Amino acid sequence: MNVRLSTNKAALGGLATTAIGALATAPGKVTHVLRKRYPTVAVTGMTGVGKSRLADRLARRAAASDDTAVGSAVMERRTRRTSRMRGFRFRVVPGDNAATRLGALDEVFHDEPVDGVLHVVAWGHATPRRAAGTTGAATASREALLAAELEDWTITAHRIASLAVRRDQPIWLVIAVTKADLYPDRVDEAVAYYSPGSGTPFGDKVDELRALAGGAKLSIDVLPVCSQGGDKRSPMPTKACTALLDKLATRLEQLSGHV
Ligand SMILES: Nc1nc2c(ncn2[C@@H]2O[C@H](COP(=O)(O)OP(=O)(O)OP(=O)(O)O)[C@@H](O)[C@H]2O)c(=O)[nH]1
Ligand SMILES: [Mg+2]
Repeated sequence: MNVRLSTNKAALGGLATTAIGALATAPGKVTHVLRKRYPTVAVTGMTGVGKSRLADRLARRAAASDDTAVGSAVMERRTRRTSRMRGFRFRVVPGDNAATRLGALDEVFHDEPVDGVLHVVAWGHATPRRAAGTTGAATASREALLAAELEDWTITAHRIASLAVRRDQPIWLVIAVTKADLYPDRVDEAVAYYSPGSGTPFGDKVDELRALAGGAKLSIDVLPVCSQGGDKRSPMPTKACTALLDKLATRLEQLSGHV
């Protein structure tokens, strides 16, 4: 009786050891392959700029809801799958009206550092949102929204800089200038506003980030985009927006070494 019991124990012990051994080596490999094929991308930017909408489009997913009044309450996870088992894992950090924002920022820039950052801006066209817990429509001038965008960028830029400095491998940043359909004739001007070396308040902060992180550690792109377009005769019809989205996606793939 005793003997049989101990034999069973030994057999069980052996099994357990093998299983643990497999577990100990597998996660590393799985994580490595997953990281290469599905790099993680933090989607950042102030509330109402269009992060959720853009991530949904990039993940080819129908928008969850048109919650114009409040925005996202938690970090959203979206995956873009492309052919040949490649894609991206997006982590959408909720905007400044969400209580979960700081934890989400810690997660993407510290706890599980991402491979790239898609920082979303809207050239002062963010949808004004009321603070959590209050009611009634929010309003804000374009100047106020641009100032809020700059303040938000200052915080995110610091996080990107410290991640770039801390890490061995380079990191990439794409500044997505979205809602181009709302200023179709001034897209170049908007892109210039966010570009390094432009001498604008935002451009100056991008220059600062580049100096802090080091050119070899951080690549920066500024690309116009829109998640929804106007009708066929409008200056920025849906088709034009889809073309911009495709260009953005292609750039993300290049940056990740997918093409
Ligand atoms: N015209 C236009 N509207 C857009 C575009 N992208 C988003 N929107 C609208 O802008 C509003 C805000 O978009 P969201 O994607 O919810 O914004 P968000 O950045 O996720 O905001 P938070 O979740 O609060 O951080 C929504 O009402 C969208 O329909 C765009 O490209 N063009
Ligand atoms: Mg959102």
